[in-house]
Amino acid sequence: MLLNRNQLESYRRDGFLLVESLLEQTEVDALCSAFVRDCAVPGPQRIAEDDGAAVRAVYASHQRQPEFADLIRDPRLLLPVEQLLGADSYVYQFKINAKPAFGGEKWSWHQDYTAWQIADNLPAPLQVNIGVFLDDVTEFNGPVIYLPGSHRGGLLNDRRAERAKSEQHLDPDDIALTPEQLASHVARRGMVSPKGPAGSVVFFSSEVVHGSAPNMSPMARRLLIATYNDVSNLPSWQGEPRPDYVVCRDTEPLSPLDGTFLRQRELVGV
Ligand code: HL5
Ligand code: SIN
Ligand code: MN
Repeated sequence: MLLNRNQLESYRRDGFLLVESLLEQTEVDALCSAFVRDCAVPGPQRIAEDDGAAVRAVYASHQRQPEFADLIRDPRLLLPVEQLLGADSYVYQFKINAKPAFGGEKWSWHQDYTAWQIADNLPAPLQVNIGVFLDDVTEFNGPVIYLPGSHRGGLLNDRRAERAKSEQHLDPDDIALTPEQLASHVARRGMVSPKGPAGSVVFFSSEVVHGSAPNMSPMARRLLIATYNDVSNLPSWQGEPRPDYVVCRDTEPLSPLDGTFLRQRELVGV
């Protein structure tokens, strides 16, 4: 369940790593059912697309749905994360970006740590994200695009736009890179968009530049993103902290489950 030397090298070099089909289809089906259930829960954790109707993102589903609470401790995910971090970790943020068919909007080019430094005064970029594909990801349905190696140059932007796109969270639009920054990085490093079947997982750094185009295809692109933070790197709030759905307060170190997340649920008879 640990990453091999080649995988570790490519994560360190590129700032991301794709592992195809890490979860099985039955497991993805269980996660999708849990997501449908969670989309029906009203509250500020549910963010709409600009049309006001379609779901753009839902935060903190692991606080409400047991499948996600177990998933974040699944050894296939947690062990590689802690291998990459070299530390114990907890989930700092959990979200599912729905990217619906025929109209899921773009996610602007950004580095995650810019948001967390500005909004939460998070001391250091000691995070690993996992992006779990809940749908097949193709060139058609708005895959996340990464700029390989862009995690090694520090933060390109440390400011937030004056007008926020959303009150509920910090949308990448508010910390987007300029066209000039983008063009110069792409000229040097190119772009890569990992694609693969549902159940594939991308491990990615909180400093790597990424973004994604709108989805004009008839296929949704639901992507679950959990951010694990080093337990010794807690936000040092100045003033009012952001809500628990966007920055989780449970900072207890996670321990891996004995089995895979669905198997664990079967064993305890859920
Ligand atoms: N929406 C996140 C937050 O913390 C920040 C973005 O992809 C992560 C930039 O509000
Ligand atoms: C993000 O960085 O949160 C958005 C990426 C995406 O869902 O395309
Ligand atoms: Mn991001």
